[in-house]
Amino acid sequence: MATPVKVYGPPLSTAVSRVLACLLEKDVDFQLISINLAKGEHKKADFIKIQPFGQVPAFQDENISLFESRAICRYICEKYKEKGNKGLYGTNPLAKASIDQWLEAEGQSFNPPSSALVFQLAFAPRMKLKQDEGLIKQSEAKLAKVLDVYEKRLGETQFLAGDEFSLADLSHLPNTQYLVNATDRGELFTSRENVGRWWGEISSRESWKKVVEMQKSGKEEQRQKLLMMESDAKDEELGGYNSNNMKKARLNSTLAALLDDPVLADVPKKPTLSDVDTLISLELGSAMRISVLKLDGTSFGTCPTPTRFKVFSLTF
Ligand SMILES: N[C@@H](CCC(=O)N[C@@H](CS)C(=O)NCC(=O)O)C(=O)O
Repeated sequence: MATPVKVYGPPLSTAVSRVLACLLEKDVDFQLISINLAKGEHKKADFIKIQPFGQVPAFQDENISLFESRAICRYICEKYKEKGNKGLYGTNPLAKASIDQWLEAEGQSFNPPSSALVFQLAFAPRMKLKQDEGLIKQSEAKLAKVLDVYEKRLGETQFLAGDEFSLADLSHLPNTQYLVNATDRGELFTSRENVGRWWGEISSRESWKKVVEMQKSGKEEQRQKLLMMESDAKDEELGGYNSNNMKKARLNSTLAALLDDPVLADVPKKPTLSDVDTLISLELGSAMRISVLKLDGTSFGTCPTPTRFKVFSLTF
């Protein structure tokens, strides 16, 4: 049996999720290797050897290493031509050129304004960062123009590069997912008849649904770990046999760190551990992956820019 290829990075990263969607379309076995961005593992010497810019994803297949999500996807399609969706990257020079053309449009025209909007609209408010209204306006206008071109194209063909779903469509999934589901600008897509139809079709592919599941389960796993820490600390307070001074010390230091974080500048008083009902600390360190859990149980998260942030959420 062939050794599974390796993908380094969290599924919540847009660039990582692009590669995962491609692997799932191509039915190629992979191993997802966790990179703790909060701990800066992507900037460590070992990782830099395979991704010299210190970003995710990095990719390995046997003895070769690659970076840049779109290049990785092209490689997967060429190397595993006979597996899974065989037409994902075209089967003749013209089909390939057409897919490349729309892949370039995604990377050069669609990605810059859409990733700026994801950051400004989905992240900044939740992180209490000042939004850049000028940039939002400018990016929205730029994205609208790109989508007008897509609207016309998608009135002529079912998908961007023709009547088959291709790598070009797949590459749009990560940013669009965030724009439609984590911002109030989903209408940019849904108000355009052909673009809305296209989004409905590409986002309901089994491959993409699995990626979204992976993103959700990553978030849930993290939430469960933190809730377990909380419940251990409660056991200790009640004198339960599960008591563990180390865990309580860790919770206390997490609480202290939370209260020092400017994001929580508006917490009215300095609570002690016994005042805290639920303590959720998401030390995600890099904007790669930021998730905030709210009191009503909902959460949000995205991956917009290489900037570094730290987000905490505290509920009483
Ligand atoms: N063009 C690159 C973008 C990679 C990238 O920006 N990755 C982000 C996550 S989506 C990252 O690693 N950010 C952390 C950092 O730059 O420190 C690709 O498509 O692979």
